[in-house]
Parts: sequence; structure tokens; C-alpha cells
Amino acid sequence: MKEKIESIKSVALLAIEQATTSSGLNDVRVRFLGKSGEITSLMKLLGTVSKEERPAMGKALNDVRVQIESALDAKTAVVEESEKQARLAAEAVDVTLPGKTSAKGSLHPLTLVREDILRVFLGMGFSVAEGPEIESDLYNFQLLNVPKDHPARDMQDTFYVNDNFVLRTHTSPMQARIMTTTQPPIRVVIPGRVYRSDDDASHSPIFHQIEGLAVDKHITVGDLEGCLQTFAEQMFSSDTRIRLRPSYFPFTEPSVEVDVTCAICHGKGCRVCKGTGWVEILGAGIVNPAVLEMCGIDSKEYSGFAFGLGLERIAMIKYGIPNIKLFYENDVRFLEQFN
Ligand code: FA5
Repeated sequence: MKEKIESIKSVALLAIEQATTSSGLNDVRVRFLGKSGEITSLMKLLGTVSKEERPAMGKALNDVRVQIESALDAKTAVVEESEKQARLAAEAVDVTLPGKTSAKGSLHPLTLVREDILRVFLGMGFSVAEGPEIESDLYNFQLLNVPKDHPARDMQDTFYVNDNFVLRTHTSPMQARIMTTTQPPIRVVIPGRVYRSDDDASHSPIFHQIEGLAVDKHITVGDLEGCLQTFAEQMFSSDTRIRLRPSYFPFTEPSVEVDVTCAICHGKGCRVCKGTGWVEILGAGIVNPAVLEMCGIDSKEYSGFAFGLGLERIAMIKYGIPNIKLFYENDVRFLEQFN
């Protein structure tokens, strides 16, 4: 038994010396000191040793157990410390590295320009209304003095939903919706999405307009011009001028197209204004008395002006944007410039 004890001792001490991990050391502890470990098994055999030898064997066995235990404890302390250092090194945080920032969103340029435009008109006493994008033929055309088969329908290439409904081609149907339900005085602006079969660098099949409508006693072209001049100055710059050119819309009489001096070259002539110094921004006019009457407003007592501007057009002029498609591509490199 003496030899057996000595051999277990040297095997155990060698195993402890060779173990490099705390789990390896634990295996050694189980192998020699565990419930069915080699030292424990020898302890159980002590009963078979002669009475005379038993105290010496017991002492020898106990000494070896103590030696193995203390060798295990010492090595475990060393290994655990080096494991701790390795873990700390692996988890180390370099506090000098720049922090992770989350990307910051911003409002779309069309939203920014729409808010700017609405702010100007709110400041002049207008309120804001909105209406449906799928619109009946009645409001989109008929109540605006464009009966079925009228040639003016060709002015706007229309997406028909069916015989009686269209994707609204402009925000003007809201004029009729408001005038059929509200008596003057009326001062309202109506932003919204509109649809036309139209597609090039400055025209999109889906775009945005802002309609304006004022109906009251004694409204004249002078009121329209003053209102739009104030709008142009506040929207672009105080030296911006507007001019009214004769035009035709079935729902206004007289009708005008309104130009502003180019915001890029201030009227000198450049690429954006094609050298003319002027850029067209909207259609407008005095509400046709026939429209007032169809909507239930007495045209002898009341008159009104209306206008419809293209939101994309205003944004393109304000920021010098060459192609309308840039608004819809959602390219962050474009969008973040308006942050
Ligand atoms: C109209 O839509 C009239 N409803 C405007 C109006 C309202 C006149 C009230 C009188 C009284 P027009 O078709 O010209 O008019 O369009 C108005 C503006 O919308 C244009 O000046 C232009 O800026 C913009 N626009 C027209 N078509 C497109 C398109 N396909 N893509 C982008 N903008 C467009």
C-alpha cells in the first residue's frame, strides 16, 4: 500500500503541475479527492491493512491528501488569476474611442417647404384644409366649370379610377368642396398630393400642390396680386418681384400664370430661369362667377381669388434643384443637405 500511496502522490502532483485551466484542475481534484477518487478509495481499503500498519498507513495517506489539496489550492489560485487577467484584457474598453452615435433623421425638403409656405399664409389669416386624393368627377371637373367632354379636360392628363372617379389632377376640387359647404368670408389653403400622367425632369406623375382660396365682398385682382407678392417676398427674399401673365383656367376669369424673379440670379438670368430672370410658380385668377353660383354662393354679392402652386416647383427654385426625381429617390446624400 505504501508504494501505491507514493505512486498516487507523484501522479497527482504531476497532473496538478501540468494542468493549465481551472476546469482541468477541477478534474484532477475529482480524480484524486472526489467521492470515488483514488485517495478516497485507498482510505476505504485501510480496514484491510493489519492493525500494526494501519496508523502509519492512515497517516501517510492523510499526508498525501493534504499535500495534493494544498498543491491544488496553490495552482488553482495562480490559474484563476491568469484567467481573470485574460478575461479583463479581452473585455477591455478603450474609453478614448469615439462613441457610437445613432443617425439623426431630418424633415424631407418638400415637408420643410410646405411648412414654410403654410406659415406665410397662416400669417395672412388663411386656415388650412385637406381633401381626398380619389376625387369624384363632379368636384375635380364639373363644379370647376369643366363639363364632361369639355376640351379643357385635355389640359391635365388624368388617371381615371372609373367613369365617375379620378385620382385628383389638382387641389382645386377642394375649392368646390369648401364653397358648397361654407359661406364667405373664406380664406383657406389646401396642401395635397395630386396625380397626372406626366413625366420628365420637372414633371412627376405624383406631385404636390397648395391651393389657395379667398372669397369675400369686393375681392379684386389687386388682392390676389398683393397676397402673392407678400408670399413671394417671405418665401424667397424681400427683393423678389412677381408678374402676372394672362392665361386660361375654366374655373377662374380672368386667369393668370404668376412668375417670380429667379431666386438664384435675382432676375439677371441663369440656368434655372433659362436666361429669362423669371420662373413660373403657379396658376391663379378671379374665381369664375359661374363656379361661385354652381357652389351656391351669390356671385353678385361675393367675388374671390384662387391660386394653385406646385410644391416641388417652389422647392426646386428655392434650393436650385435641377431634377424633380431627386425628391422621391430617398438618397440620404441628397436629403441630409436639408438638415
Ligand atoms: C392647376 O393645376 C390649377 N388647378 C391651378 C389653379 C388653381 C389655377 C386655382 C387657378 C386657380 P397647372 O396645371 O398649371 O394649374 O398646375 C399648377 C402648378 O403645378 C404648375 O405651375 C406646376 O408648378 C405644378 N405642376 C403641374 N404639373 C406638374 C407635374 N406633373 N409635376 C410637378 N409639378 C407640376
